[in-house]
Amino acid sequence: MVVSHRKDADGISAAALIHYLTQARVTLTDYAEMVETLANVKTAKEVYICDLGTNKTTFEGFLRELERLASYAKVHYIDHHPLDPGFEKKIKNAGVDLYHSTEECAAVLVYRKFEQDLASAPNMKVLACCGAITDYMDLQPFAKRLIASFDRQFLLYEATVLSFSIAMIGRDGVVANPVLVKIAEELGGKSKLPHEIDNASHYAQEFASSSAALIERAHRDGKKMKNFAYFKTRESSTGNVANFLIGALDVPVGVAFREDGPEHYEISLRSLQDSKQDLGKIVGRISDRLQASGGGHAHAAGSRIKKDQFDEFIKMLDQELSTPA
Ligand SMILES: [Mn+2]
Repeated sequence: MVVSHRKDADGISAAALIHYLTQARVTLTDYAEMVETLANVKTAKEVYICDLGTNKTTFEGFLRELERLASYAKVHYIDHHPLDPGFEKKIKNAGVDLYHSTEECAAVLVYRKFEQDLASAPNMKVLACCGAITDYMDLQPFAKRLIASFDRQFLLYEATVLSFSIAMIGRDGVVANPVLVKIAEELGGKSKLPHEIDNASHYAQEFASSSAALIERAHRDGKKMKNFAYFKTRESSTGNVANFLIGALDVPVGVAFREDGPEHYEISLRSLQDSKQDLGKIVGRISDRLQASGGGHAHAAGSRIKKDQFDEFIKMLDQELSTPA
């Protein structure tokens, strides 16, 4: 069994690599539901958990599930999200095989860990590169070397087709979307490349057109603050919306809010690569204060808050971003 992140090409590529290596069943989840997803794993000899970061809010439940799973299965946790050293120790003490580094994306970490078994599978190397490109980790040392061994434009095409397909298919917001699971299993099990996914070019074309329309809307309806701009959207790929806000409104940080059920917002934040502030840490602090799940990387972060916390979130973000790094 492999449990990985559903929302992006890195999580799905990591799951595909594990599936290639072990034929493990693929389960996809999200930061907010990962503990619940793990709680539903009742039988497995081996469990791989990839591209799913933990934080103060989720850690207690996460550790409890790791301990439960480790009592009857071999548990591997392969991830690149920031991990508190205290948490790291507890995870290792639970008997989990932890492979963690913030240096490379999850798919590249899986590739690096199992390089010997994957070296004869060029399509798996392509997938690892796709994860790095879509996670903005293509300039990291190991990823850079992998990417240099192929044609760059070919990789950019594959990575883009994969992430656009995931965005189109994941639009409904269903956490364990069966089509995404099938894609992960086909990429790994049949060594397919992203451009061979059913309807891939159709998805890519649709996504490109809707992106163009979205840039237009972000420009028109996005709310511009001093240090960021925000926008409420129905798009599932809130990360892309956040990026479009940056370009359309010429701000260093873009924030996209998406309704998640009747009571919550799912939030994605993106910042310019040259911005000095660490979005992941900022969002982690705000989320802790709101007792919400949230965090991420320096230039890409996310959170999930209650709708009535919206004003407070905006206010705290404005304060944090007004404080020089
Ligand atoms: Mn990732």
